[in-house]
Amino acid sequence: MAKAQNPLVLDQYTADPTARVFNGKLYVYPSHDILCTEDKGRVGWFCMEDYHVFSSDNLTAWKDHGEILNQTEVAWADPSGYSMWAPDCVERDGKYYFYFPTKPKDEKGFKIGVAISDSPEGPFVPQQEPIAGVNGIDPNVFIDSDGQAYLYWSGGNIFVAKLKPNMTELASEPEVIANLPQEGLKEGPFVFKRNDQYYLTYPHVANKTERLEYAMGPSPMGPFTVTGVIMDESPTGCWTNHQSIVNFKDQWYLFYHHNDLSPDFDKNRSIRADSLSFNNDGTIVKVQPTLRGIGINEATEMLQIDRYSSKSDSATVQFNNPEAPFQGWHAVLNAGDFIKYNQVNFEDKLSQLLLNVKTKEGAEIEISFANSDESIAKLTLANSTDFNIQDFELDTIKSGIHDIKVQVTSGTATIDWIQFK
Ligand code: FUB
Repeated sequence: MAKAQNPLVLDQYTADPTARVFNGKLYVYPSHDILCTEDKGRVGWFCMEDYHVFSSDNLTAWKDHGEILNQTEVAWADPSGYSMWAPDCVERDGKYYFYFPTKPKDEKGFKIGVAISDSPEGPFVPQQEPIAGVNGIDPNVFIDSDGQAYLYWSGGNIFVAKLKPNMTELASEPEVIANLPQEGLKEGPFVFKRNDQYYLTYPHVANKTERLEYAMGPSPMGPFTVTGVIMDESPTGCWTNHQSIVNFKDQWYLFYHHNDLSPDFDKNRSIRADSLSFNNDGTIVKVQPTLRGIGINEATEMLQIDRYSSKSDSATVQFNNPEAPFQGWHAVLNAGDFIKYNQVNFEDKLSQLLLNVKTKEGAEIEISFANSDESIAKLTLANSTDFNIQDFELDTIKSGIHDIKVQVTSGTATIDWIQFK
């Protein structure tokens, strides 16, 4: 079970997330980055041999349903291609169609395959052949309200074609989507509809690395008009980004990736999500990437406050073990520093605080509700050279959803997580 803040998955590399709502749950179909070695793929490049699917019904706890497709199961694919790039999955008439690009056997370039399942969690059974007439990567399928399905993909340009009702064959000739930027790589199309407007979203290298842009149009095949930027280039230096946009329980979300768990190698990426909103005219409000991410955490969870909503400038976040990024992060707060962690649900009668903390010379901290400036506790932390769990009895905390502020008033505290009981 992955505990979501950004990045969403902490025990493996994930990229290119396509988020879909099936049966009241949010499913995410990402690519699965691994590290190439001399005998596995191309060292220094993307390396992907399989796909996992993740699901959540509260956006904070994510379940990894395990491998749903491996390159060795696809009859037409190069079994040592390590090129299972950005996928998509859609539902039609109770069947789930998983679209994926990969390298074919004995041929250059990429083809797009379909694997079919009775469940969004798989197992998915790949078709014997890739989709005829399609060369490229990053498949995306949009089913319009009249039932017509469209396949989008990239390969220099962004292409669209209608799909037959069997979802595995083209029903029209591929067309290049016109009027998109001519300069700079475009890839990763993802189309959605809102209020009868169609949004074609795509990563585009307008400057040095990819940023997320979109175009709007009156139909799934356009004409589209380039409208704006959804997210600027990654502040973590990740060359790629790749998006999907989904509405879940009346809130829109942007799923994307950076390289949080691999700061020095941006082909090992990590999926993220942040809330997204629209202006009155239907344009998208640019999304600022956050570490806090989405969902309301329970106060009784181990709250990773290093995935903060905001912090004082001099507070820092570091890997617990720089040699093993999957072990996560901690926050280092000196006197005067604070860190805020928003949207935490306090059930009734919580009156205990646990902190996993290290403080060489002791420290004093204050915990408060940032949204109401209400102090919950002023605590003196015991000296400890290693992380240890310090336990404090508090007055019963007011129930409800609160933003938490942790402030160090004297000394230095290195905090891994906090938890209320
Ligand atoms: O993950 C491999 C490729 O990188 C994807 O197919 C592109 O969209 C980019 O994210």
